[in-house]
Amino acid sequence: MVNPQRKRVLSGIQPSGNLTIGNYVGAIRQWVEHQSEFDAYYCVVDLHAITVEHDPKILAEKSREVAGIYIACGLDPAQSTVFVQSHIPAHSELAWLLTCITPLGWLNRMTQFKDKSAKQEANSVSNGLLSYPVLMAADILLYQAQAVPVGDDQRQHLEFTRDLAQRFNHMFGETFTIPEAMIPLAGARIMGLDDPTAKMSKSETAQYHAVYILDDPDTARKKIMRSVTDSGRDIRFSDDPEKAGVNNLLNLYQALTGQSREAIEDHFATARGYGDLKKEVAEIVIETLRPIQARYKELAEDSRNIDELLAQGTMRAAAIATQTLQQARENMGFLPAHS
Ligand code: AQP
Repeated sequence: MVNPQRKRVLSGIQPSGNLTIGNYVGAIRQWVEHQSEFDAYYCVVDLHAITVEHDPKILAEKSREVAGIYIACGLDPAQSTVFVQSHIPAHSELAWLLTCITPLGWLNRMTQFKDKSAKQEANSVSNGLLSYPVLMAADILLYQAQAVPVGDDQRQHLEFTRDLAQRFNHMFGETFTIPEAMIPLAGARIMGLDDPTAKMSKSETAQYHAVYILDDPDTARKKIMRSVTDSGRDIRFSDDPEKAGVNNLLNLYQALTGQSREAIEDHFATARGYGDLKKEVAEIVIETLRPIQARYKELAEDSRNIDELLAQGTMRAAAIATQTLQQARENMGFLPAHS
């Protein structure tokens, strides 16, 4: 059951590419900042990573890398439970139970499905991609999470999870806690450096699209110095689509420095042009990533370090997941298995 003293939270990232600075400021950083306040569960959502074509040769290695990055960013396994989604079969089973009560129309409305399926050949769009939000709902509901710290792009999936939990509770009796989205005030949506009208995404592989958490300083600097801006000089936060590139750099700067918008605009009022802004953003990004990369290097030297932490996390998470699944099965009317 939910511990009333501390809010239960759950979130995760797909091991579907290289983690970006967007994943850091939109998700991981707030996980770390609030971990002592929460009863926290953070998973590597590898079952989500196979909803699009994936390379079986690197899936395991990427899953371990993502877990290692969580820890290197500051998640403390003594405080936060870190695990891999597929290590707990209850995720897949609850996803099926929920699939059977999900109206197809709800899934067809999801903008992420529309975007991702539009990028693929019609024949290769999988049922898994359509059902992605149901699996995400299962992840969250299994832990009776009260809050889900995510970036702004996940808002619609969170609404979907709430609707599905309410539907289940209505059909089969109180079973699931209704979760809320926890979206950061700054850095909730970092945009692509090469295209500031599209979200920075790890599945976008263009060379200058994203700074990765494990990028070396020169690579990170080069990507930021080449980021798309406009032909003006004014360094101000703005909703003007023409200024989306500068606005994106300012958002990143704000997310990483924690300064107010006014202080940042004052700071750049005497800048000679966008080059100065890019240099400062590059420096703060590099300095943020430096200690994370050093910790990651140390941890990844022996893969057993990460695997052992994951094994402990799996045990803790499985205890809760199994209990919730049992309740859901019972409420749906399944014949209990004899032990
Ligand atoms: N650009 C971003 N800005 C802020 N937050 C972001 N997140 C992702 N990108 C940004 C947050 O990171 C968490 C995990 O995201 P994910 O693994 O589901 O999605 P992704 O990194 O965006 O992965 P993909 O594979 O590259 O998917 P698409 O193609 O959909 O972008 C979430 O909390 C997310 O909000």
